[in-house]
Amino acid sequence: MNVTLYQFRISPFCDKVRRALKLKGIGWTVVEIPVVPPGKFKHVSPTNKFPAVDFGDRIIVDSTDIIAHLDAIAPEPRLIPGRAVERRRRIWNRWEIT
Ligand SMILES: N[C@@H](CCC(=O)N[C@@H](CS)C(=O)NCC(=O)O)C(=O)O
Repeated sequence: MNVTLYQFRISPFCDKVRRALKLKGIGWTVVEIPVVPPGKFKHVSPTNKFPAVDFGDRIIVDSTDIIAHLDAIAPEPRLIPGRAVERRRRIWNRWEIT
C-alpha cells in the first residue's frame, strides 16, 4: 500500500504521521506544500492545515484522525491505546493530580 502525504516538512504533526506510517509499514509519496503562495492545496485541505493523507478512496486531514484511520486499516502495531490501557492512563492521571 502506498499513500500520498501532503506536508510541511518541518511540521511536528507531519513528522508524527511519517513515524506512524513507518511503524505500520505503509509506503508514502510526499507532496511538499509551498509556504508561498499560501492556499495552493486548498482542494486537499480546505483549512490549509497539513498533514493531509490521500488514501486513494479518501483524503484525511489532521494527524490524529490520520492515525485513527491507520489503526482501522492496519491494526498492528496499534497506535491508539485500547480501552484497558486508556483506563489505566486515566487512573494514573487522577493519581498525579490528587
Ligand atoms: N491538529 C492538526 C494541526 C496541523 C497544523 O497546525 N499544521 C500546521 C503546520 S505545523 C499548518 O498546516 N499550518 C498552516 C496554516 O495554518 O496555514 C494536526 O494534528 O494535524
